[in-house]
Order: sequence, then C-alpha cells, then structure tokens
Amino acid sequence: TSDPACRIALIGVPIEVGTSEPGALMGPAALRTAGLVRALSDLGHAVTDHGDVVPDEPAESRGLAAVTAWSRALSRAVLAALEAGALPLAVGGDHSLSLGSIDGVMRHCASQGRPLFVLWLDAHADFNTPETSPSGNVHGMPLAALCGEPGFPRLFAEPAPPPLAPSHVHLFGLRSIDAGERALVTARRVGVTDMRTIDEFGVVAPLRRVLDGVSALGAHLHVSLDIDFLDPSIAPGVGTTVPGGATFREAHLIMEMLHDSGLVRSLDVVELNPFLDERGRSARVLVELVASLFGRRILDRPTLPVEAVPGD
Ligand code: 6HN
Ligand code: MN
Ligand code: MN
Ligand code: MN
Repeated sequence: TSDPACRIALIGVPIEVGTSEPGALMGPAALRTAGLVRALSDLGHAVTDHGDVVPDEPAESRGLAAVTAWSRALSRAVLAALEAGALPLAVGGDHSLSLGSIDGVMRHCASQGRPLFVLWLDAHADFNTPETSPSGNVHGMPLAALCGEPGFPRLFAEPAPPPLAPSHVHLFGLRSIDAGERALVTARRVGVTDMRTIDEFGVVAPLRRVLDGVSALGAHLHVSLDIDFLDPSIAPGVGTTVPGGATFREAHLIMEMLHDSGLVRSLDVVELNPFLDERGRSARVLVELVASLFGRRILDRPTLPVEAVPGD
C-alpha cells in the first residue's frame, strides 16, 4: 500500500460455518452496502469486486470439513489475485476464512522465496486446536492450523505449503484467551501485544516495533482485522464481543501507520455480523478503517510537527 494507487481484488467470503452465531454470512453484503468499493476507488485505487467465493462442495454443516470447502476455494482466489499483482482484500464472514486467505498468501510467498508475517488484530488469539477448543468453533482455530499444530484433518490442498512460523505471527489487541491456547501461544513464542501493553504504552511504540521487524525481514505483511479488536461500544455488530477493546482513534492510528509503512500486501476483514449491528454502524466503521489503511488522510500533505511549522 505504499504506492499512490494499487490494484485491489475484493473477494467476498460469506462464511459462517466456523462460528455458532448466525449472521456473519451477511458481512460482505453489508460492507458493500456501506460503500467499501467506492471508498477505495475514491482514493484512486483500481478496485475489482470479484463477488463472493463459492465453496468447493456445498457446505451443509458446521465444522472443519465445511470450512475446508470454503478455504480451498478462497486460497485459489487469493493466490490468483497476488499472481496478477493485485492486493487481495478478503471480507467475511467469520475468521475461519483466514485459513483460506493465508494459505493462498503462503503459496505465493513460497513461490517467491519470501517470508510471510501475519499481524492479527483481534480480541482473541484464535490459536485453539480441536483438542483445546472449549467451543468447537473453527473461527477460534485458524492460527493453530496455519502454524501446523497437530490435531487438524487435511485442510489444505496438496502439496500444502510449509506451515507459518509462529514467530512470524503477532497478536495485537489480545484480551480473551482460553487456557489451552494460552499455553500454546506461550510455548510457540507467538508475538503478542495485549490490551495491557496497549493501555500502558499506547499503540504506536508496540506497532512500530512490529513493523520495523517486518521491514528488516523483507517479509510480505498480511493483516487480519477481526472487528472484535474494536471496543463493542463503537462496533457492536459481532458475535463475540469482549469489553475493553481498541478505541476508534487507536484503531484509526494503527491503520494510518500500516498505510505509511507501505508493507501491507494482503488483508482480511472478518467477523462483521450485520444481524447484530445497529443501523449499519459497525459496517461503516470498518469501511472508514479500511479507507485509512489504503491512504485516506486528513490533509494531502504530510502533517508537520509543531516545531517545524514555517513562519514560527
Ligand atoms: N474469533 N476463543 C473462543 C473460541 O471459541 O475458541 C472465541 C473465538 C473467537 C474467534 O473471534 O474470530
Ligand atoms: Mn508479491
Ligand atoms: Mn478472530
Ligand atoms: Mn475475535
């Protein structure tokens, strides 16, 4: 996103088989209604809306088999977008969709010999395995599966890419974690900026450290934005609300920093549940945030620090 304009491939993923709360399948439609395409094209980007992904087999039930049918189809769409030089923007849909989007990104990175780094903006760790999960909901498991934890059936098309390195995953905004995934996140040395850290240091210093690390690695940066990263008071349209989330201003600043870094190469926007929303508020907040990530700014010039204002 460092270029003044980029090609964005919008991919709708109306999946809710990874959660027990119905409604997330309306997420892509709500984001389109809230003006996602228009917001991005107004910034000068070339946006192609590829419509909604169709799962490989009719997904008649919940659980891992149903998620696999979606993720294989999404993986191909994301990989095709990257190979065409576009930036894939996968909009959900529950967070199990990241199994597919990141699988596609991993294949692209493997073909280029480029490391991948995943920034996970979420109240949750999403690092459960079928064994540790208290709910059985797959949207709480994608990172564990992507990092190659045992206990998952064959999720990815063969040949599967090498698993994601847990040290190349950073959880940002964490404030709800189950006992089993807590042990795994610690044992695997997953990077974490939890809400305690954000309360104490703000978002700028921790995020800058992460971005400096990504830049030093020369990695492809994938951002996965779960709407429950935000405080439920500004984004109520989500099935798994956790109090004490990021404020609008914190989230907005994160998006601006991500844009300025020029490092973001692929993005997921997940867990919007329009059935639980209030008059489209949450969908609109997400569109605002995505626009900031893609370069919307208050002024058309860099804002100068106070001491550098000419004429003083
Ligand atoms: N999400 N840790 C809980 C579970 O059921 O595994 C919640 C997961 C939420 C998943 O928000 O994407
Ligand atoms: Mn690339
Ligand atoms: Mn999540
Ligand atoms: Mn979450």
